[in-house]
Order: sequence, then C-alpha cells, then structure tokens
Amino acid sequence: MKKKIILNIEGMHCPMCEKNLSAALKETEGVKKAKVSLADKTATVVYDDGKTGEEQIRAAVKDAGYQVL
Ligand SMILES: [Cu+2]
Repeated sequence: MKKKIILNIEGMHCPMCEKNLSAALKETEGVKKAKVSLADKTATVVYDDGKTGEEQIRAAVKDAGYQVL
C-alpha cells in the first residue's frame, strides 16, 4: 500500500543538500516520491510499504549524511 511520511531533517545547509537528499531518497527501493524542503527542514516521502518502511527511509537519510529528528 502507498504511504506518506513527513520527516524532520537536520543538517541541510544549502540547495545542494536539498538535491542530494532528494536524489538519495528517490533512489531508495520502494520510494515513489520524495520532496525535500530546505526551508521547512522536511522530507515528504511517498512509499510502497510492501517494499520499504520508515526505518529504511530514515536509514537512507542517514546514509546521505543528514539526521532525522
Ligand atoms: Cu549543502
């Protein structure tokens, strides 16, 4: 099933961070959509919960070098 989460992200400082994280999330298996906002410090992710979960998405954020609050 399709699910949507909004994560609060710490560690983004410029538009490149926004792009990097957005790209990293989109490459994550099971992620359908990812919208990252530097201004709001959030990542809105739509994913297929049959393929991935919140834990994997949080891990993808960490692997990209940012923190999830
Ligand atoms: Cu940056």
